[in-house]
Amino acid sequence: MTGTQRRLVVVSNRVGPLNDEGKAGGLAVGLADALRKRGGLWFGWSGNVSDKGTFSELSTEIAGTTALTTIDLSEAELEGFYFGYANRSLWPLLHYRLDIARFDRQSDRIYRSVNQRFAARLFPQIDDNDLIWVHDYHFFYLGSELRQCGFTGRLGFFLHIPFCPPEILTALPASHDLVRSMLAYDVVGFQTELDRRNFASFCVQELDGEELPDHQIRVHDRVVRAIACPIGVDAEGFADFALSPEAVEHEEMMRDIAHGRHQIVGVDRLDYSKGIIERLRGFEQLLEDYPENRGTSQFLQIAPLSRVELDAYAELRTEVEQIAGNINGRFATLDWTPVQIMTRGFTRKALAGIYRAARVCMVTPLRDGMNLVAKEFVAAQDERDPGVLVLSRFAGAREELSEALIVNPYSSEDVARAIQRALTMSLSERRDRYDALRHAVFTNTAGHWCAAFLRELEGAPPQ
Ligand code: ADQ
Repeated sequence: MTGTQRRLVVVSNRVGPLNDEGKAGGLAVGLADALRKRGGLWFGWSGNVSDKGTFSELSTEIAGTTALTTIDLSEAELEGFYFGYANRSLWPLLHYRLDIARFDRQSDRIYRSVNQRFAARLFPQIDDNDLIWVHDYHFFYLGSELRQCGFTGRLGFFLHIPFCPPEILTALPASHDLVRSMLAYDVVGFQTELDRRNFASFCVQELDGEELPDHQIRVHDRVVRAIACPIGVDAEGFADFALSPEAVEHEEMMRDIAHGRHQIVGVDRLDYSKGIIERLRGFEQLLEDYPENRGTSQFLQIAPLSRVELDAYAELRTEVEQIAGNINGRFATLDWTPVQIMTRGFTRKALAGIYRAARVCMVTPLRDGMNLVAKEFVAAQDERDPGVLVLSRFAGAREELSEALIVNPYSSEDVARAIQRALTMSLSERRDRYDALRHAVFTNTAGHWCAAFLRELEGAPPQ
């Protein structure tokens, strides 16, 4: 960090690690890339539950130029804040899943109190010259709580997941409070134009706000800048991973087990937003509609378990295993198993090798903020013989990666058609599409995303 640069203070639910190639989770991957380059303070939950009730442990760890500071949650906070409000209410709702979102007053209360407690612990560690950058749906209220403490410096917020339309968000009992609290930030960033527009619509339709030029929104006496700032990956770094001995070993292993068959892969946390069930149905449809793929293609789904404490996730796991089992039961032969599901994590180098061995990568979420797997897959490809990306129209990445084969994940016929097209695509078309995708992924990297957001925040007028 140079002397003239303001210190960067990042707040996110999970902190670090700054260097861990085995870590799953897009947010950690994106931020670690950014903080390693700039340095500063990273503050959030330790991942630990302390039995001391509301008493919090503050632990500080210095990693290179970045101090990592964390506090514990109590058992009641873990349940109400993390599982309850963040992951039973906000996650499904913001992913347009009103049907499974659950709301209760107690979780709402605990969520706000955790935001308040985090703000109270952070406030003594910062000063008004710092740039505070708060991340994601766990901390909507943190900015307004910091203002309550008396913080008058620059405050930014970035939402990693979608922002649903006001017609859906208003089902949240305290939706007005939630969006009003976002106005305490100077800059609010979204993954896509669509998300930004949904936020602006909420402010206009529900809070009597007004859109001003230059992406500013006024609500009563507050003006906030709302921008679309799509996250990227460390494309050069990931491309290097793909050439590492560990990647090459995994790539070769994949090719060996394929016995010349086409490998189709999917890599996602086991989450209902990722469309894994629909993807399996699409693959089954491929085997029905295009029988030449029986015995000549196989589908590997890597799906590390996530939020297993929640019913919706446990049910999803059972359903995925059942559907995969049914497809295998129906189509497998003595020497061919069409679908393989793995829930283990891989190092990032191993993943890069797996992506490189894949002829097709399926990124077909029903709704996704961005989806970094799509970008990593592109970064890992061999330009002489690149694989094909099949991408959902409902992934944020679609706005930048329009040269992928874009599908409606709800239509198994559409998904099957796209896989078939990918498997039979000429090398020259694969290369042409890959060139365009590569350009997008290497132009807007994690570093660009971070710099673009911080430029906006630095330029924000003081409170
Ligand atoms: P996620 O929902 O976690 O992130 P995504 O963007 O796809 O989704 O990131 C997943 C990350 O985990 C990728 O970097 C991937 O490589 C890694 N990963 C997945 N499976 C793995 C495995 N088995 N082993 C090791 N690593 C694995 C949220 C939003 C997204 C948004 C990101 C970043 O939901 O829409 O893109 O934040 O803003």
